Amino acid sequence: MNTYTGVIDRYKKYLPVTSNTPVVSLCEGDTPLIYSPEISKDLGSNFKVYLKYEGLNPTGSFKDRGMTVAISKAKEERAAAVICASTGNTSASAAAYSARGSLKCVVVIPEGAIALGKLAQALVHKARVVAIRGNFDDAFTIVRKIASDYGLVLVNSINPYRIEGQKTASFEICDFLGDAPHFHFLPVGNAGNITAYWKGYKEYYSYKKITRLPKMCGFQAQGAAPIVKGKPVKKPKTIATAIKIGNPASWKQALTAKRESKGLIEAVSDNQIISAYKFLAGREGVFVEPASAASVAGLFKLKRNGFFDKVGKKEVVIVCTLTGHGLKDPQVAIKNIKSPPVVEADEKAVLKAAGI
Ligand code: AN7
Repeated sequence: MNTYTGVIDRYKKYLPVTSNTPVVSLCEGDTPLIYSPEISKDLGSNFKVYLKYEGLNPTGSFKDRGMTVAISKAKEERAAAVICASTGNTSASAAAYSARGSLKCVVVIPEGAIALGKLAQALVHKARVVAIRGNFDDAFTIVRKIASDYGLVLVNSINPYRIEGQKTASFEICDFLGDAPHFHFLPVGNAGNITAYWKGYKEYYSYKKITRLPKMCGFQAQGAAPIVKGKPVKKPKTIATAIKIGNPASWKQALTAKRESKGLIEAVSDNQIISAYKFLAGREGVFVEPASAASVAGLFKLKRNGFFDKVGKKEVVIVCTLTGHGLKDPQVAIKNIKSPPVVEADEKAVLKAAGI
């Protein structure tokens, strides 16, 4: 029998929980680390590229790892309600875990700017969803204020329990590979995840579970790249709505991860994101949401720019985090892929249209 019951149970000795913590879990984590033959081949015979497919978490994104800890702790502290601002995935996860833990959940989102699947999730899990005429950064400012004025528990990633939970993704990768990868690629929005991964790697290193630390390589969307530009972006723009963030909360921590790991934070264009998105779905069979493809778009960009040219023949292990499932955002998928032909209900017509 499979007795896996989620990241708190598996990694509790590394997490801020006690026997008094009422664990609210949906069996998140334990996501596959999928070897990518196509990307590995593209980089060269000494490269091994793996995809950490976080879209397979219970609500379809990596947020569940942090939310199980944040909601369990909120319940332990007898919170009246939790609140978050979101580009979509945080709200989906907060709503689901709140339903599971019988907590009230308030969600503030930018109107018309979150993917359809995510909106459906927040609503169906019965969060109190409010859309504002403004962007994510405006929503975030409001929920911070409400949380501090009215004593609601904020479950955005400035909540340290979120970071604690999310660091378990690094643990899983190291447990699977037997050591840390040489490079870790991931998208950057509010910058909580890069902060969490780096914390996880450093902790495993300090416990001597791994012999090296990866270089952290974060990627923002070009129209929403405040960390790359060195200043907030007032009107962020990108097709990757999940990372459409102009003033990331964990900006400083992201720069620390970059500096300490000797990594980088760069931007990728929407075209590069969509091209990686199609590559992953069409060549590797892995469907992700656009923001998630920023990690692989970044890897392709660095490769093209000769970043790996000086590596020589030694083995290089790379992990790309794919943060959310493709089904989250069906509208972007449909818009960017050719519609199927429509023919008469006739065998010959179907064969002809299918090119058989
Ligand atoms: C698929 O849901 O910020 O750098 O409010 O949904 O830790 O913010 C989502 C972020 C990457 C960026 N990929 O992670 C939210 C939210 C996906 C995401 C990110 C998000 P962070």
